[in-house]
Amino acid sequence: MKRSSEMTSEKPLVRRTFIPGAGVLALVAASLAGGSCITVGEPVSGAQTFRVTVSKVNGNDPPVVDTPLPANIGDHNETWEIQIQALNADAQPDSTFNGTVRLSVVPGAIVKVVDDASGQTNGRNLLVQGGVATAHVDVTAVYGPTRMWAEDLGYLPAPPDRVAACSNGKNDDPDDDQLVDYPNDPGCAFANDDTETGGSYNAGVSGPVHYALPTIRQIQGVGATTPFPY
Ligand SMILES: [Ca+2]
Ligand SMILES: [Ca+2]
Repeated sequence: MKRSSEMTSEKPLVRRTFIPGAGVLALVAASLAGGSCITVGEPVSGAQTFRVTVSKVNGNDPPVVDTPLPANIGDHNETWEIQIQALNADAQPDSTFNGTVRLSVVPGAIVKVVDDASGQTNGRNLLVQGGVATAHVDVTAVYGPTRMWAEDLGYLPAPPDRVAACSNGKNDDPDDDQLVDYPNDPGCAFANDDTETGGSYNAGVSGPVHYALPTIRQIQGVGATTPFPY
């Protein structure tokens, strides 16, 4: 066939010469070319994370790694005193954050959170105002290196005497979505959430509070079930 004979008779127009390092040079050139194409966006503002500090455990300095507290097998509570500070993108204190964060202790379980500012309890939730909050937190079933987490889930529990925005049968954030109430609107963390808007999902975690690891006997427990069901 004419076309195939033409193709086979074609000669390369440029002689290929191997240059050591040419591939690397090409990559660098491509990188520089890519680096010159920069899109400048809006600066990141507002709180981006939380600094979570555990200052006292049962009224004493937190235990260090060489002298851990005994493993807690869930038969009593321990009280942690914590401070939360919202931080901006430069890891500097951010006083603009106002919202409720949800606390967790890992591993272990939170029994009670008492807000030092109000003396109130609200499940595992803690109100952060002006970027700060302090609380006494009762924990149990903690063992090994244990840490406190704080997350902004956009959860604002409604007062018990009022119907929450996530249960009122209306779309309270029409600018964001067309969805109504829990569980349809993903901004509703729970049915008693008083905002249909979602949280920032900013999170922070404390350094470790040192407890000993439980023995196998403690893990198995002395009754029908383990004291560490989770
Ligand atoms: Ca609603
Ligand atoms: Ca909605």
